[in-house]
Amino acid sequence: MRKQVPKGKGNMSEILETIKARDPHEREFHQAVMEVLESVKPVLDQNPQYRQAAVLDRIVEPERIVSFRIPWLDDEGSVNVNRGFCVEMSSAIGPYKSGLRFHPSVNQSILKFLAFEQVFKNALTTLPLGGGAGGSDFDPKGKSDDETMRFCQNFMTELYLHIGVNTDIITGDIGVGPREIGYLFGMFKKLSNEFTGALTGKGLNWGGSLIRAQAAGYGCVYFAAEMLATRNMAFEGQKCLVSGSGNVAQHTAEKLIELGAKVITLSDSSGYIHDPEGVDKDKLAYVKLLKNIRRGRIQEYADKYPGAVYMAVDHNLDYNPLWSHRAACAFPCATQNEVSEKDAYNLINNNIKLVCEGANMPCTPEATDIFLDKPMLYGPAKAANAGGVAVSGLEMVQNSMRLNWLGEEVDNRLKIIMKQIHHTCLDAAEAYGTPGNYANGANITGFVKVVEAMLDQGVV
Ligand code: NDP
Ligand code: 2IT
Repeated sequence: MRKQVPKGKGNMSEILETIKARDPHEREFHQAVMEVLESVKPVLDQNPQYRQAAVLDRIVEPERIVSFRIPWLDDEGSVNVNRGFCVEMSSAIGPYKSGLRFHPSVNQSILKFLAFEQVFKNALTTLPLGGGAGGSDFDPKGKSDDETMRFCQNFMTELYLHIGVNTDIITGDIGVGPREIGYLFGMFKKLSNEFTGALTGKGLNWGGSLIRAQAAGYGCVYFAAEMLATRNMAFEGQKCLVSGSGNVAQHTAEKLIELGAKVITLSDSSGYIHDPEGVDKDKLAYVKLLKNIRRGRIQEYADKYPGAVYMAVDHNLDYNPLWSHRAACAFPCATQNEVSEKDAYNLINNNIKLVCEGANMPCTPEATDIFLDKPMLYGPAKAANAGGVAVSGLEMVQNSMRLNWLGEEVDNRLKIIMKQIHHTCLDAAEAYGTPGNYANGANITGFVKVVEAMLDQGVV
């Protein structure tokens, strides 16, 4: 006899109400959950066993959250206190694989949204990786190397209790780059008395993988190239808008330039530059020096290259003028909710052909709906930026084997993975009656893989 569906189990509106009632301030987390729930409704309708096993009720609740105090001494000898988090969302298909974010805006909502997205993204990579996220409201901007080191060391004195090569493997995200990963790894090694691959994005001399630094940006462009190919288009000669100027933006721009596209914008949290002649290889090398070594502001680009114009952020505007420039393709690569409804209309009115998300959840739900409603191509973050975590997974493989692959081998594997994700998303979108909708395809593919594992493993 078929069991009755328990009341409230797997009912989407009740689940949304529950998570909102439990944590009313977690706006970003609610947004991320809502987006997935909308996509997977037909999957639940066709698979009553998912509702019976209350997979939705379980998947929206992190397996574990740890919040902790990080006291540290600044260069003046004053004591500062920040808050740290470790959000372990799902270990259904593998150990948690988490990005770490250091930014003043970090709170539990932001990390739960990132961890939730990571679960489905990691499932798409074809690798056995669960999902999590971690970080702190510490702001690395303006801090000396010594201050950053002391903060990272104190952060790790708690985090090392929760991470490990078979438990939770961490890497960078906003504000956590090679410098921070170095300091974090040094302290992890000291505390655990082990040299293991519990961190990815490591330096190339001490266990890192070639192409990891480039992976999210390159992967995003590989995914976009696959999307364009479905319309017999390529990047050669196409104008592209890129936001951000950090890891993902730099390598998105780098691959676009290599493929003959013309990148005309870059930004940071203070403003953006418009370079009508295009950011070429030499100018991009300057951006890397400026942002990664000198830790300067993108405004300096316009001082160095007078053909470019700098515009400071205007908080009175409900749109970002960066997205008002006419271009064929747009790559939001900075942060969440950076493309508003108005930005979406500006892009559409300029006849944008493709929007591909390098950042996590960069488009507001209103903007996403506008893109999905049009015949243009829209590449959702879970699929499009999965190259970063995919190469983290490949770094873990190399660490386990205690050898390093050549860059070409890693890059080829990345291309194959991005191609496969593209293919799987299209197939799932088609199978569930929304052909060409990559957002539905990505959510459904990731969801089915994770919930099938949950069913196999029982109620845990
Ligand atoms: P970085 O710290 O290297 O760069 C972040 C960039 O975004 C900087 O230019 C920064 O400007 C800008 N930025 C940050 N916060 C804001 C804000 N609130 N408003 C406007 N601009 C902002 O981070 P990443 O490049 O690694 O990450 C960028 C995005 O890509 C994030 O959404 C991240 O989650 C996602 N991602 C990262 C991956 C990785 O492997 N690193 C993999 C997949 C996705 P400023 O210098 O002023 O702070
Ligand atoms: O958002 C992301 O996918 C990341 N920040 C990278 C995660 C990882 O484990 O490489």
